[in-house]
Amino acid sequence: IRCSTPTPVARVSQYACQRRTTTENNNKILTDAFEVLAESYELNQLEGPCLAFRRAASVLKSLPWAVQCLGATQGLPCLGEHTKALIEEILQYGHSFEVEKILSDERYQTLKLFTSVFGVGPKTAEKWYRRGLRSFSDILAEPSIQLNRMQQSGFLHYGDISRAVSKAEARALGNIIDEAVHAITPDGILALTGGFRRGKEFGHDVDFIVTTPEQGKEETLLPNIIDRLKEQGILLYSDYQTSTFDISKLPSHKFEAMDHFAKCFLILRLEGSLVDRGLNSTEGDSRGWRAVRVDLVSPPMERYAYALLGWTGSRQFERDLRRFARLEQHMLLDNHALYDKTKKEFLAATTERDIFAHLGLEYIEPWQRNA
Ligand code: TTP
Ligand code: MN
Ligand code: MN
Repeated sequence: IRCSTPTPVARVSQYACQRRTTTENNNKILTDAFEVLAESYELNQLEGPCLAFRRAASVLKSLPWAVQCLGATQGLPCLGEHTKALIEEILQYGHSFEVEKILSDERYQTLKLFTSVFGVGPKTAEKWYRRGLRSFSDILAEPSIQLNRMQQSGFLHYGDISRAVSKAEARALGNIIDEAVHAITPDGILALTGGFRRGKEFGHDVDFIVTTPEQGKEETLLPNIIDRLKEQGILLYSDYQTSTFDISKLPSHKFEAMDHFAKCFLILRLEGSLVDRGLNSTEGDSRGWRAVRVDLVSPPMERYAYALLGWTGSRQFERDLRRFARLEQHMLLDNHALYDKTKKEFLAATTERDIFAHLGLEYIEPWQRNA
């Protein structure tokens, strides 16, 4: 097969934080396949191979051209024998037998279905699967299963929260949160983060950072917002986690994925989202509202830049920022801080640009972080 090699490009870095990845994916057929494998490994709690496939997918997502022959992938990082065999197979036949096999596998399908419920992770899904449960009705009919509050809400609002949130809906929610924040404190700060900050058209939730310049006041911000949403009658579910952040305890032994800021995982009732259902919807459903997942995190102002960088994602971009910091700069990065192990000091930052500069990285815009 003849294959025109792409115009010579600069070396592609093994680190996602040294690549610019927009929402435009020229290799979706390949990356979708890799992601099925990554997901399958994740559901089987095999972290190593899962990460390998996520990394491979991430590299292909960053390419400004479509891979049309295996030769074109020469010199690209993070592509092992397994991924190369898959690429070859998909380029030749249009699909991969291994991927098809996983997609039709009962265990994969069931675990995927169970983990699609808000509050159900791979471990719970596995437990239910091993008990012989295969469907939602199996779970709901099983008397020995005690669903926690999160899972109960997950089932209750399943239809709504498993449907993608649009940009327009994210904007409408932004207005609601903005109104709440400023009613509580006029100097309150609200920033959209997560996938929508990266320019995605759709998301599984909407993520915001809320804070205030007044030191310590951010502690009461979330409880106040939650109370207000409750009074407005739009709070369908709330899981508030108080701050366990303690600056004096940094650097923590382990710079973790989960941060210690006050945060809440919400389900809100969004009115008037009829438009987004499509006007010629065949469902007899015309209630005029939908449930939406919203995440709020509330760091102290001096941690704002780190929190914003950490919550903007993508997860793969975050992983590689940390890996790059550790392996290339001998630094520790998490959602709270950046610690220089050589100088034995924390590096202050008021903007994301400061953090990239500390790390010796070129600045990558939020919309280029879709790794
Ligand atoms: P998500 O909302 O899970 O992902 P997303 O916004 O990139 O994608 P989607 O459109 O599907 O919602 O997480 C957003 C970022 O927040 C992600 O980079 C991980 C980060 N995050 C934390 O750092 N700590 C947390 O406790 C949580 C829940 C998320
Ligand atoms: Mn999100
Ligand atoms: Mn989120």
